[in-house]
Order: sequence, then C-alpha cells, then structure tokens
Amino acid sequence: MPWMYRVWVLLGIWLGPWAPAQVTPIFAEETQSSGLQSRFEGDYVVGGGLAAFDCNGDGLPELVLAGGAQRAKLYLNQSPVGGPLRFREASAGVELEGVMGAYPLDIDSDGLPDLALLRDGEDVLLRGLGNCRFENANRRWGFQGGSTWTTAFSATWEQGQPWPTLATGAYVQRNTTFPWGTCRGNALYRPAPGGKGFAPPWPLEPSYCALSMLFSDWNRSGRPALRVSNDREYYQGKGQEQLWQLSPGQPPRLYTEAEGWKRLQIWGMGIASYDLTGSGYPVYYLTSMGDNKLQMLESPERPSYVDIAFRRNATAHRPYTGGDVHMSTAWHAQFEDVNNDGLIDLFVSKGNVGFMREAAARDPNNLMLGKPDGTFVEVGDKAGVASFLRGRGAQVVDLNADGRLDIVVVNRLDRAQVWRNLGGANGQPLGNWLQVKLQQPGPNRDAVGAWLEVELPGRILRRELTVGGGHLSGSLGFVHFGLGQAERVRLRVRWPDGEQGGWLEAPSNRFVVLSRSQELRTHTPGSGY
Ligand SMILES: [Ca+2]
Ligand SMILES: [Ca+2]
Ligand SMILES: [Ca+2]
Ligand SMILES: [Ca+2]
Repeated sequence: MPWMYRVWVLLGIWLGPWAPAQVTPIFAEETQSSGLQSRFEGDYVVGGGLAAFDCNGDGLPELVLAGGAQRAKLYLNQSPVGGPLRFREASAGVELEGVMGAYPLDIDSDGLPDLALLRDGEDVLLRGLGNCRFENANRRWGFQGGSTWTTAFSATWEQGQPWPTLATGAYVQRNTTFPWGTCRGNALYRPAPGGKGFAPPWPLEPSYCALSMLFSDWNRSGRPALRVSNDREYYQGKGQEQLWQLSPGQPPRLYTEAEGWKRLQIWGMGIASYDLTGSGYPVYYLTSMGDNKLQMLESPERPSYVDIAFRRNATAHRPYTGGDVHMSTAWHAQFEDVNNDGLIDLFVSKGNVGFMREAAARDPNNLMLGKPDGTFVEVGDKAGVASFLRGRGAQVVDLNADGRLDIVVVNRLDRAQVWRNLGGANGQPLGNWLQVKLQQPGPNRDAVGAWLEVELPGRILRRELTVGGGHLSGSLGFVHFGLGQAERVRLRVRWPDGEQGGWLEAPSNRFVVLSRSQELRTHTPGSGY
C-alpha cells in the first residue's frame, strides 16, 4: 500500500466522527418546463456533448448542445436566481450539423468566451463576439479543422505562449463496413511562431480512437501533459491509454513503460480529475464498459498509476437499479460536490452504445456521494437522476446560481435532460458553498492551468482548472466548492505561470471574482462581473 494512501485512509478515519451526516440532494427533472429541446441524432454511437458557459455576462451559464445529425443549439439561460430552470433557444452562430461536442474557452484572450466545436467533418473554432453571438474563426486563426470524426478535445497554455495549444482526438473512419483498425489520427495545434493563431497541426500518432483527452499537470511540474483515453474496441489490441509529454519547442513525446507508464487497455470514453487523496496530485477517473478506473499516482517521480476504484467503491460497473444485470456503459464523468458537504462526489452518465446486447439496456446514471472515509456511496436513484435513456455527455453545473449544482445530460437518440438541485431530502439543508472565478491580464485570461485551494478546518480542497476531459463536454466560469459547516474560509491560487498567491479570506455562499493582484470581489448573479 503506497504511503500516501495509508496516510489519507487514516486521516479519513480520524475526520469521520467530526463529519456531518451525509445529506442526499434531491434533483427534480425540469426538462419539459425548462424549454430545452435538443436531441442527439444520427448513427453516431459515440459523441453527444455540451458546453456550459456564460456568454452574455450575467453570471448564469448558457448551454450549447450537440445535435449529431441535427444542428447544434444555443440556449440562453433565463432562470431566476434560485428558481426553476428556464432556457430560450437563440440564434447564435453555433447551428452546425455533425457537432459531436463543444468546449468553451477564451482562445484569443479578449475576455469573450470562444467555443471549440468538435465535428464529424471539419472542426470549427467559433470566436465569441459578445452577447452570445459567434463567428467561424478557422481562417482568421489559421486553424485547419481536418475532416475526421472528432471525439475528444483539450487545451492548455504552454509556458510563456500567447495562444493556447489545442489537442483533438479522432475516432474510426466513418461509413465503412468494418471500421476495426481504422482509428484516425489525433492532432496537436500549437501557436503559430511569432504571430497569432495556430501553426499547422502536428500528428499525435500512434492514435487509438480517442474519446477523451485532458491536459493536466499530473506531477505538479508546472508543465501539463496530455492524457488520452482510447476505445479498445477499435484499435484491435495494438493500442493503450496514453500520456504525452510536452516540452517547450520540442515535439510531443509519449511516456514509456521504462519511465513508469503502465500499459492499460479499456473502452475509454471519459476522463475526470480531482485531488481526491488530498496529496496535491490529481487522480483520474476513466470511464469504460463495466470496467471504470480510478487511477492514483504512485509517486510524483514517475507517471505510474494504481487503480483504486474498487477500494473506493467507485467501480460503478453495472446498474444499481432497474433490474438489468448486464455491464454498464459509462461516458461522462465529473467530480463535483453536489451536497456541499466539503467531500467531493462523482457523477457518471450511462447508456448503451446503441442496441448492444452484452451491455445493459437499462443503464442508470450514477451519482456517488463521497464519504468521510474516502469511499463513495451510490444515491442516483434516491437523488432522482437515474435516467434510463442512453446518456452521453453531461455537465454538473449551477444553472440557477443558488450554490446548488444542477445536472444536464445529452442522450443519444433522445432528448437532453436537465435536473434542478432542490437541496436535501426532507428539507435538510445542504452545506455552505463558494464559487470562484479567476481572471488575469494578458493571455489565458481565465487562468487555465491554475490550482485553486480552499482551506476548510483541518484540510484543503484543491482544484486544477482544466479545459478538456469528460465526454465531449466542458464548462467555463465559476468553480464550485462545497464548504460543509464552514462560514468563512481562506482561498489561494497558484497561477499558471507558477506564481503562488497568498491566502485570502472569503465569505461562504457567495460568488467571488479573483483578479490577479487585486482584492477579492463578490459577484451578484444577474449582474455583470
Ligand atoms: Ca448568461
Ligand atoms: Ca475570445
Ligand atoms: Ca459531497
Ligand atoms: Ca442550482
């Protein structure tokens, strides 16, 4: 047993008696009343994601939903603060067909969020024009969007670079009778030398049918590496999970087994990351079919991971309700604190590929609450999110700015669903919360790559700000922390360039904006920030 794990198990046992009783949050499905009407259609067995981000500056996140064979849609968020979820479709410039998913990020660092649309066909970077209007910026930014069936994306700002580095992952060659062994090439887009925009893509090969990618600083070196999760169904035993190292000015390089990387083959579909052990290093949850992994770093010296899904009770390998005994098919995964008790929880969307008999047809989404001893307990059915539709991409995000995280799921060949978090069962209150938005001048305005720390009595919550992962779905905006009983906390930031900010006092149950080298500002949802 690695020492880090032992320490944290002991600490978990020690914290146990002081932890509040676990409150199960209750989610009400508001799909019909919210006005969301989007389906992911076509013969796309994978894909089907969404982006959640505020594009009109009122603090409430809009939604962009992939439609597959139908066009993508943008929904303005018109929910009253703390009230029912309300959305209105608006013409925004995102209405393309063949969209598999979308990630929001401010590519040109002008303060207006942009969007990466991943497609069957040419990927499109949409430049935000303000007030939720977008234009195709591929030509303007020198982005060659390719022609593959794109099913993964991540972005980072390499040290000192004015523009981000993007990675896209491709699936099989479409429209072939036997797609096995036809995984197309992944691509890395680095900034164009000296100017703005992107250089021609660098091939990230070998490529093994990526369904999720994530730039993450796995060893806290200050230099994120690119983790790629691949679908073993199609690489015919010749591939594996991958970790690409990026050094300034050097071509990307795969970590090797000699360096500690362990060969792992799964039906990889989604990546979630969080400092689950409190060690300061992220663990990675990898979704698959009947075989989800929770990968913990053995030592920061080597990119070597052990699976702790079983001991943390997070395998989620078959349905827990509904009576289907076949293995589960897992897609989007996300670590968030849905009951605000200061213990991170894990949401996983589930759904059959299509009509696959060896996998569960009735496959409920998972909502696993984190317990003080570090294990998880399934509450998806009690919480009301155990949908049997074919779940794909998802976001756990506060849609009505009340501090309680809500949930959106895109479903294959069905309507996307949305749930509002109403608080604890039987009127029990959830814990306190804090939502933080980082800003810095110059490139990388939203401080992607920063580490945000919140100090609770006796421990520190840590989040790395990333763009990528999940299943073709992402968010940009306020980062949510559950605080439990704490009413005032301290927070600090390690900025992407490595500068360590000092501790700042913050109130609970507030939205705060932390601009680099400035005082903390509180933000009132519904107003600008
Ligand atoms: Ca908004
Ligand atoms: Ca922008
Ligand atoms: Ca929790
Ligand atoms: Ca909410």
